[in-house]
Amino acid sequence: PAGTAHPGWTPAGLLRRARRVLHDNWTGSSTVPSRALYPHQWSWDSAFIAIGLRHFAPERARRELTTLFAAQWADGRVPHIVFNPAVPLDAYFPSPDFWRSATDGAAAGAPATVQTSGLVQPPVHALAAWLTHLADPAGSGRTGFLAGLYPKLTAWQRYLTGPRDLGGRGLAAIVHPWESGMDNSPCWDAPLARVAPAPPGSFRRCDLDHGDPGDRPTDLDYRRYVALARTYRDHGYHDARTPHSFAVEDPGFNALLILAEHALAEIAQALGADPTDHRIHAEELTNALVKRCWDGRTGLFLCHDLIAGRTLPARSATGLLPLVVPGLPGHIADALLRTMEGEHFSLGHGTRLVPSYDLCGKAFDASRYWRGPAWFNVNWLIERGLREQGRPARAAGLRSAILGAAADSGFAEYLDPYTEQPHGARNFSWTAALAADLLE
Ligand code: 9WN
Repeated sequence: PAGTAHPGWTPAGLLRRARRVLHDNWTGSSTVPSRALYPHQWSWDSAFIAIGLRHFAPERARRELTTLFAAQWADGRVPHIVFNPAVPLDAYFPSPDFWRSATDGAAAGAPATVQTSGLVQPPVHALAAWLTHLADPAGSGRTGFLAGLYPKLTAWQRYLTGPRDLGGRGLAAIVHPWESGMDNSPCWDAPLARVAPAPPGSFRRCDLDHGDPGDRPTDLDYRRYVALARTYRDHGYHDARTPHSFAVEDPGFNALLILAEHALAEIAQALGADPTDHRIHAEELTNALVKRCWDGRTGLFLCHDLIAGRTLPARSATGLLPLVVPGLPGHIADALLRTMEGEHFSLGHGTRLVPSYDLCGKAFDASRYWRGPAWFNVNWLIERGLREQGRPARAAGLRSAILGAAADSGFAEYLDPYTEQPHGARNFSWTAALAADLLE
């Protein structure tokens, strides 16, 4: 049960192990999520990694974020992958020769000297930058960290609230499942079914060199991921010109966008700038999220398919993430807590960690990636959300479950939500970083 002491680890020992993982995954300018499976820099991973690193290596935390933002596109987007040129092309698919960002993304402002993907991931960065600053204000001030990052973070937010408001509904849309960070979530099954899959054999899945096929997305998923990414690339990664067959408003993505806007208000204030615009954006986004995605019947925020013009009924942990939003209406926070502890997520009853997807859902699979397993970043965000909504006792129980599971699993990428059996990579960076954060 949540709150049980774990005799197998001590805080000092766990922190030492987490530091070792992050040390081993450090490349000199950023941290890989996992040496074998993900040998480049990933956008939201880097934000979570900086949040952990700041406690014991604040310089590396700052470098993690400045390296990522050095690859920002002129239109404001922060790419979901920044490729390491020293890594062979066949180490990860899709590789830079697939994305061709420097040429095909040139009109959208992709950098010429670093290879990136043209997609994005959830915007955890302003929060990470603010927390990194707070951990070492002197070092941050000396290096001009916040002042350097603030205009870039603002441009990133304005890309998402501008060109990415594809529905004109006041929320950011994602145009590819990879952009949600929850790649094969059952939420995407219906919108993806519209996408004509790329021919089999037109690419090679390097992920299966390292991952168990039963834990990863299917080949058919990959054929659709490839088709969508090619279409976006072939339209110069231009949001308005691409004929999107996938465009979805994801509540978790938008909740993080709101949290980032609040963090930007803090950053602006610390720099002596006017925070008002950020506060207004945060409020408008919160109102839009509640109006567009809150579903009182299920007690959960639901995704909205902009192409079909309908709400997607799948219950995913992304719909619980708005718990992190400051000032969420009280009745909504209460309902989210009931949902989290009810039969669909069973927190504190059947599970000690929040699963990624509905335990009662038809598509539930305890080992396949984002179709059921519990993930550490999601649980870290929910722990934060519980504190935000004034539930410190519940947050403490979840914190202790996260730490125990991180210790017992060898910092696994994800876990079977019932048995907590580890799946995916071990020594996974954000698992180590977020455990280190919770230990401080
Ligand atoms: C595609 C790096 C990333 C995470 C995502 C996770 C997974 C990539 C993949 O790994 O996605 O971006 O190859 O499966 O779904 O959340 O950022 O850790």
